[in-house]
Amino acid sequence: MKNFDSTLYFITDSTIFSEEEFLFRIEEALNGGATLLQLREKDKTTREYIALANKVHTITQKYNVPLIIDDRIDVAMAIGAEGVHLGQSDMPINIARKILGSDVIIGATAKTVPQALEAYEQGADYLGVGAIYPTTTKVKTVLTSVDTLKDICKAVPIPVNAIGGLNKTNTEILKGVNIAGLCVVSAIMKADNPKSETEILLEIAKELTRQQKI
Ligand code: TZP
Ligand code: MG
Repeated sequence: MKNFDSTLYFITDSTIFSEEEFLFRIEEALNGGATLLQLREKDKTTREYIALANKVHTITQKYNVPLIIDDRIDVAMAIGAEGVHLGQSDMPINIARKILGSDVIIGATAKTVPQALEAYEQGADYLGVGAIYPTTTKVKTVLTSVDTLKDICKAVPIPVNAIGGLNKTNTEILKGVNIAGLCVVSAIMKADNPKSETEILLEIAKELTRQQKI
């Protein structure tokens, strides 16, 4: 299965929650309409990552939303996840594609047009581009201008999602950019009400991506 919709791509961060609260928030986001979900763990052992990924997968399967595993193709394969997301220092896309085959979704991080072209040519299915704004989520990143985001959207035929510091109040600058969707971590993860926040963000993301989907 390689059918995916990145309109509202929720990327998780379990660091400040109990597992129960974390899984509850994921389910709320799926109830609210998140279209794609990434499990992003930086400090877990392989065993812990697999155990949590299995629990998250049980939930995403209930909502028919593909689960993407950040960084780790071994964890993705171990639990039969629908996809993997690879950054510039993770496994090269062409090698991951060889290992995973054509059915698995492979996403890539790109901050420049050359990086975007390389990821596309090596077989990436979508790109995450940012950070558009400074972010409070723990990540090694630099800002990407909206102009660069526009150039990347023009340069590759695969879906391009904007990421970094995005929330319901600040997506105006993405108007007219040919993105496929929004990626958010804290806007949903830390929301007072993750379900209603997801519903609001989904409407915003739909509106931003409406033109290209007509
Ligand atoms: N890559 C670029 S910014 C970022 C990642 C993983 C984190 C985005 O988190 P938030 O909370 O949506 O700003
Ligand atoms: Mg990574």
